[in-house]
Amino acid sequence: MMKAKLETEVSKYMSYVLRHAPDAAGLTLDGEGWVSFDALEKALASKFDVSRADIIEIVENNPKKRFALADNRIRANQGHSVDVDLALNPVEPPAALFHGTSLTNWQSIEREGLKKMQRHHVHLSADVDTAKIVAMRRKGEYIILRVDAARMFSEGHSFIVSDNGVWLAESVPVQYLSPDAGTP
Ligand code: HQG
Repeated sequence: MMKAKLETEVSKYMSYVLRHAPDAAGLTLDGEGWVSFDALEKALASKFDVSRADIIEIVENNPKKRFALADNRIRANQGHSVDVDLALNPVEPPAALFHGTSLTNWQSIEREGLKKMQRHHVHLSADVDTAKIVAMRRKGEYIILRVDAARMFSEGHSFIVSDNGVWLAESVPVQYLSPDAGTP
């Protein structure tokens, strides 16, 4: 068993490499974000005291299932800033989705809608509690926005859902947004 501190440190580095900076670890992702598990193992073992079994444990224990393993390859399930196409099929979303953010951001979101910023998509949660956790990463007061996903979908916007249950959209125009009644 690895120490929890090492596990967190390696997991964060894996997110960094698989989402944002494969070059930093001498890795190249394929078009769908996959890299050979052997290559990742080698890169991690040169930087941390971890075995192959430890890395698999990190993938399995990850509270948000941030990584997918398949056919001796690994990728991040979402959150990329590097150019990848996850090749997920658009699906019909639930009637409502949620987005947690800081009250400060709301001032411009209210004017221009939700934009994807540094990521490839706007990230939305299926429930308010998850959106709160996302919001609480930000300093200061937060706000939970309700997205009228049913209307957005019926008016031609597409949604995809990542393998770890994060809902992704190109943008959320302001007419589909409203502060959720449950916001403190
Ligand atoms: C905000 C974490 C001003 C948006 C989390 C957010 C999530 C605007 C920030 C995942 C705006 C972008 C994603 C506008 C959007 N004006 N601010 N027009 N449009 N924003 O981190 O949704 O740990 O890229 O509200 O748990 O906070 O990485 O997105 O505050 O699931 O796996 O711009 O990241 O997961 O921030 O978080 P982010 P997010 P991981």
